[in-house]
Amino acid sequence: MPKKSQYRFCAGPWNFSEGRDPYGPETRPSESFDGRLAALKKLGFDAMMFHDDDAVPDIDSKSEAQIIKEAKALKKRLDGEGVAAEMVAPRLWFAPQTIDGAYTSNSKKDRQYAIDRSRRTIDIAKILGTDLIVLWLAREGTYIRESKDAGRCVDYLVEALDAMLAHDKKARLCIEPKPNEPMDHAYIPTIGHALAIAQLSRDPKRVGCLIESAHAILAGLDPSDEIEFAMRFGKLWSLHLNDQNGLKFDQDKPFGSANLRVAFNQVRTLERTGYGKNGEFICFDVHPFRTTRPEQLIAHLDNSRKTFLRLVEKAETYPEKQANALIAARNHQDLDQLVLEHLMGR
Ligand code: XUL
Ligand code: MN
Repeated sequence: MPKKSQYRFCAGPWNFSEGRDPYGPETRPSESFDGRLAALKKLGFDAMMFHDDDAVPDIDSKSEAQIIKEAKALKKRLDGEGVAAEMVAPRLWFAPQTIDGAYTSNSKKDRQYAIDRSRRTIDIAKILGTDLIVLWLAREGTYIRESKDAGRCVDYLVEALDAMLAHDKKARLCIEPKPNEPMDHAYIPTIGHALAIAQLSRDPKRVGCLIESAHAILAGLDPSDEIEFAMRFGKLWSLHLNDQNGLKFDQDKPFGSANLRVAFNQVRTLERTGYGKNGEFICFDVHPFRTTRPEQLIAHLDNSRKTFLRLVEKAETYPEKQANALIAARNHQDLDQLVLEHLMGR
């Protein structure tokens, strides 16, 4: 038997959400940060991912000295628990300055706010011991096409990447594409767009990507093809595994919950391409269902990991020889059934 791959797992504090949706309020009490960290420890996860204001709450109202002080205290707290910080992401979709976009806002002042906040994010990441900065470009796109100049917005995005790359020579920028929500159309909807814009930056080697399963599905793509593509460029630096039932709002379901075969193909691709061998984590960007009771607050994370590990076994025991013979004979009918039989346990 080949040696089992070793994976390290990660989740964010936002993955213990309270059940609010656009039509109704919270359905669970809010867990404290300490409670969330303890939950990850209990699960045996290795790392936590952060938004800048998960790490330093109310960041916009704090001085640089205060931000540094709080980031250092958090680092101590994480070290004490033996939990690593995987990445830090600037939350550029909440503040009044980002109503009309962040890096691509029509207002020069607001674009500057987004860049300044991203620089602070990089400082926090450095203190937390990670070089990975995740950019989910939430409001970089349009509701009203004619309100923006799409070409100029590419220039603005490159300016922002360049400012971040110049701020810290070691930081790596990891673009997390999503085709829509909150925007009607996002400017960086796929991994192809993320890797293409990386080439326009001052240091393309330090601009890579993060694939979220649900975001790829929302773009009408197969997440395993997106993974394979990014891995060919050596640019898949993080991963948000979850699931999504078709083209609707971003569901962040447990991994494999909507389509086990699509999940299997993601795991098989990760196994085949050696994801994780350079220290990358398996992060689950999953949320509890709105109906989840408070006492089940970690079940979606535990279950996602269970499914992931079961699918690693399925990838390891996949009948390659049989499959290859069917591929050579162009017998796709039986190949299709072979995959189903394998997943069903025969
Ligand atoms: C949004 C999303 C974010 C990013 C981090 O859909 O996935 O949680 O992963 O900002
Ligand atoms: Mn995500």
